[in-house]
Amino acid sequence: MDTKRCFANRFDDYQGSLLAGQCEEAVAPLVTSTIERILQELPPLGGGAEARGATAAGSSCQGGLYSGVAGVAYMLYHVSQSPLFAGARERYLRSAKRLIDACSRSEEWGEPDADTRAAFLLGGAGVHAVATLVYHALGRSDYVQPLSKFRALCAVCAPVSFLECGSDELFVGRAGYLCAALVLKQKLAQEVLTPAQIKSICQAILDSGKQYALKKRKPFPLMYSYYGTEYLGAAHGLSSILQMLLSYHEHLKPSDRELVWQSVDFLMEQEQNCNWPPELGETIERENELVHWCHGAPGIAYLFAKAYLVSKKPQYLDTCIRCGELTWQKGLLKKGPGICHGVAGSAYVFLLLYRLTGNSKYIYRAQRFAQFLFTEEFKAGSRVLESIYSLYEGFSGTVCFLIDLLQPNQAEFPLFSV
Ligand code: GSH
Repeated sequence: MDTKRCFANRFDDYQGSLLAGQCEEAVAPLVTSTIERILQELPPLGGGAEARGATAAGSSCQGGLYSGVAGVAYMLYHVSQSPLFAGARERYLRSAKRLIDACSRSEEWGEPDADTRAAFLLGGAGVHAVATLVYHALGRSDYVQPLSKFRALCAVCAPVSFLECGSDELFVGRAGYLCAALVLKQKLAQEVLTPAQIKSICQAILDSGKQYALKKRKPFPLMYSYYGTEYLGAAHGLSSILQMLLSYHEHLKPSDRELVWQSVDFLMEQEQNCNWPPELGETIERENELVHWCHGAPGIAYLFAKAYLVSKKPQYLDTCIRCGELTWQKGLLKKGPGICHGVAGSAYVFLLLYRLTGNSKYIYRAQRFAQFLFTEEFKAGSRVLESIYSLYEGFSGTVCFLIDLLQPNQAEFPLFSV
């Protein structure tokens, strides 16, 4: 059914064969032309000393990885890592370096902002992490410089309440910092934080969650808020915080690990027909429900994927599969092609489920969503984008998705390792 939020999904479901015509030859030119369009639309970067006053570079870098040009640098890095684009590798990496260097300068010379220095998706930690990846991919030994800037931020986010708005979520808080460290570890094939640093960040998240749950008399052990709202989803909420604690579970005391599992099970119980409300305790209105990566099943699926991979308990995989069913029904979103609250973000759930189950049905579903992105129905009926180049709301995330569709065994939601 067509609703205010999503187009009707009129595609037949999987009948045993994948779509023809979605092979490398068809998708690669779309990727290339979308990248060219993104690069043409970039705002002026400024440079060198100009960035000192956070002028041009400041504004294009605002929004961090989420909506600033740092996210475009990550997309170019991601494309450059695919063997399918080996011919363009150097060119994409050089463009990525130009963009991320402007953001690094802006971090250095812009207004010092205690709130976003250690932020992953909205600030400095994310910029340093992506600079590390780009420099490393270029074979430069000085990748250790942005890496050491990233590491130094560990001390910034150590105090339990280092941010007034809430210190633990994914965009600006500690879950984001841990997530960035996980991405770096995976892509550099080396640990970037010491066990003591990891333990101290996890401990701060646990202490903060215990204190909040106790103060607010929650009937479960860990809870958090962001600007006073008790979010549940991947953006700002409980699910991605728990996902990060599970990602580092071997660093937790057994008693704390138990609290994390209790909280995972508590969140599982909050399901309302394959979805979760944005905030704890809300009742979902079916006609207007949020089925986004940021709020709802398509983002919470990653927590249950992690829970399944760590525990091997089938109930977590079943929950993930239900997230995928709702996403197939309601994931052709009208808010655009992006990964935060758009069609590519929905389609990533199918790539996740393919990796968990090996069932080709999920590749087929992802192919259908990719196909939909290029239909007249989508182009005419979806909202006009604020920024076409944004990694999360615009086409940079879509490019990552199209690349991952061509190599589904390595697919991963951008910067959100499971
Ligand atoms: N500014 C955004 C864009 O340009 O794409 C739209 C804002 C948006 O959709 N926000 C997400 C959301 O779920 C959260 S990141 N908003 C609440 C709603 O749609 O009711």
